[in-house]
Amino acid sequence: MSNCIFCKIIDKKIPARIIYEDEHALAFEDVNPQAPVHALVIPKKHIPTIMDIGEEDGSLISHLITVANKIAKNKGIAERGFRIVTNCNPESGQTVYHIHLHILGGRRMHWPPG
Ligand code: DGP
Repeated sequence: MSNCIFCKIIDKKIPARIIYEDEHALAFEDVNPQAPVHALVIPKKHIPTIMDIGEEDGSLISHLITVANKIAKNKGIAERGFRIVTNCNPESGQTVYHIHLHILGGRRMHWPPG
């Protein structure tokens, strides 16, 4: 999608610190980290919100989780613990309308989340 910032990162039209890429997914460091480890995993397919995920996207979504797990392992937070967050629509705080998994770790996470 031409006006989507994450599609522009996928197309390498704007820079990002990319830490993983394959045919269907991309992961990069969040520009505004909220924890010592804060990466984003996105599908290359433009899906605006998790409400727009269809039955046909099942294997893609499970792939994103697999990629997130690999990143957690590579970043050394898999055993300590980490959090995967997906915001959906304005009240959750979603600001980029291309689905993404936040991978947060490297510090104690709080509950309930803010
Ligand atoms: P959310 O608020 O859940 O939609 O999260 C969007 C995240 O995307 C937020 O943590 C900041 C990050 N972000 C926004 N624009 C850019 C960008 O251009 N580059 C990178 N690396 N991250 C971005």
